[in-house]
Amino acid sequence: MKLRSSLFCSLMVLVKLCCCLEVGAQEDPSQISRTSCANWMSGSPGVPGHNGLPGRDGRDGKDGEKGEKGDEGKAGPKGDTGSLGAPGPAGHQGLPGIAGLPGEKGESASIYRSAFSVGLTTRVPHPNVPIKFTKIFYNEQNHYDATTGKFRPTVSGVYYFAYHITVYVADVKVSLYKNDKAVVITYDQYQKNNVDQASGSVLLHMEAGDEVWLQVYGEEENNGIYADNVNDSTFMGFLLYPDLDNRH
Ligand SMILES: [Ca+2]
Repeated sequence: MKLRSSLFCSLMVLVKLCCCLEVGAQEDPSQISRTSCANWMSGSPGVPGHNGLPGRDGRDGKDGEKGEKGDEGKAGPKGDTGSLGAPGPAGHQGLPGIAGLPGEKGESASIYRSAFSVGLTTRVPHPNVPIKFTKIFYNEQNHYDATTGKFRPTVSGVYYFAYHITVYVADVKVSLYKNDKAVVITYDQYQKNNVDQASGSVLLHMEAGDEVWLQVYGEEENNGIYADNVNDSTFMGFLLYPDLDNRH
């Protein structure tokens, strides 16, 4: 055993020696004796050296591949209100509506009533003044004033007036006045030993406040107006129809 080990050791020395000779033939011949022989005669490995300084930064890498599409972002804040647009075209006409309920009952027509009918109770002695008919047949609205002999309605409209005068002893010329103006004039000559009649009628438009009356026209010799128990002289008038503007 000991012999085998010595033989192996001698073989290894021979191999190493051949190696040194081969290397020395390729390198500097002056180094062969010291370096080559020193290598194969080296001792135990030395202590590892200190870490070197960090190297310089490397070059920038190439751009990477495009990434996947990200998630959708959140909605932004609400914008300001826009200006008003132009009006659209007119729509179609609608259907007729339902008929309304009946209205309330209107005012009574009584406020549009106006009528009078009067007569003489005595002879009229004075000409050129309104004849005062003091015998009242009808004067419901009191539009006729027996103290003045004048009719003064409160409703404007068209009125009918008539008079029937008994003529006795003297001629009669009588006139229907409206506001100090003679509108109708009637003349009747008295015939002796007889009783005559003088009549007249007219339609007049009256405003509220207008006045109408009868009056002897002319001098006193035309004042033959007469009345007694069996002979009347009458004067009358009534509203034929009122003006529409009475309805307020
Ligand atoms: Ca006559």
